[in-house]
Amino acid sequence: MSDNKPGQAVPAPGHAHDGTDRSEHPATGQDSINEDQQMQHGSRHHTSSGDGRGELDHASMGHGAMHHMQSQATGPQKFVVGLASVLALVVALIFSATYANLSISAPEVEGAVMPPGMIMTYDSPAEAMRDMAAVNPRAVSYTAPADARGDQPLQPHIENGVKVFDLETSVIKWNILPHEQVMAYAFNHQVPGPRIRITEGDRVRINVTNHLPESTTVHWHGLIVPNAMDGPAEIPSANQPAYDLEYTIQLQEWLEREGYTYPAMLMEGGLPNYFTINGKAYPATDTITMRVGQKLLVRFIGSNNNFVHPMHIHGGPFEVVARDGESIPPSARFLADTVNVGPGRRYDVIWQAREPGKWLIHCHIPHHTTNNNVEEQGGGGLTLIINVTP
Ligand SMILES: [Cu+2]
Repeated sequence: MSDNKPGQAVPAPGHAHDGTDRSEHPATGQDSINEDQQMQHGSRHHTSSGDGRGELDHASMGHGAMHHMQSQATGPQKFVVGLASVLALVVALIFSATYANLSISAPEVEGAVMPPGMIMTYDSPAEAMRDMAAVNPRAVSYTAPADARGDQPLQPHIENGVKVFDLETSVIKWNILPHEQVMAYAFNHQVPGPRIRITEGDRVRINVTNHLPESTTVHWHGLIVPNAMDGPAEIPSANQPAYDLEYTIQLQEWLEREGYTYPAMLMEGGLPNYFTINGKAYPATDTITMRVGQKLLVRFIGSNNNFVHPMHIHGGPFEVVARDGESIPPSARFLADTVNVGPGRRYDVIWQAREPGKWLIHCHIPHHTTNNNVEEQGGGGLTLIINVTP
């Protein structure tokens, strides 16, 4: 290639420019291809040189004609245009920062997809976005058959007389209708999870393997289990002295954004983002302290305005002794572990401390146990701890 000067007329295919007859190569052979490439390189080089010599037909190949335009703008004019552009950019940034949180980076929200219409203001933290975001489609590890059914009996295997059940959590695709699929956090690839049927007196061990994209625990209703197996892992088990035997719980909802407090309503745009027990959201709520064997009278009062709160106490059932201010005769009292405290409703329940540990009273609507959609110290909002000492 080195002997092919820029702009040199290109020989016909199959003929070397040094005049040597290479008739042993057919016209379509390798040499001619190389020479065609040389022709193209040469023509580019050539047309950019603009000397007009030996152009042949290369200029028609479209590489030529660069026009050098002379700027008419003066230095000060260029400066003013540049300054105006920078100012416009700064104004746009400041304007955006008044309604969106520009400090959140893409890695912080991990590509979160937010519900359309959800209000994300400049003080919305990345953690809230992650908690409210759609299930990540990439986390799906299994697609259930369209006709699969949940609540299937789970068979144990026996180890030394103990019935051992294996549970596994994962994100699955699940059909709620033949043509409608959701992404679900599921036990054992089914919604709802499998049914565990045991006989009173059985010894049982349940192994839980978590394949969710976040940590999890299993909390049991209907079983009275030791505190260490109760579930809320982020609330550590510990003991504190002192005790109390009666506690009144009044419930409230709030909508607080950007320094304004709005009436919380069951209405688009009016939904609450804070929830309080006696005016305080967890972890600022009181801690009830008592001793094993003591009975605690909890008076739930529905001073809330728009929402029904299924209030639940951990650590075993309570006895409902009064409803809406009316005592229930002993023969009609009943055991429960959750009561729906609607606006205006009142329930008096007696709960006995069976085991030492930190037991929860909380609303069973997950949104109601967050503060502006963020969990703090394992909970928020309508959460309260009963600390039971031995
Ligand atoms: Cu609630």
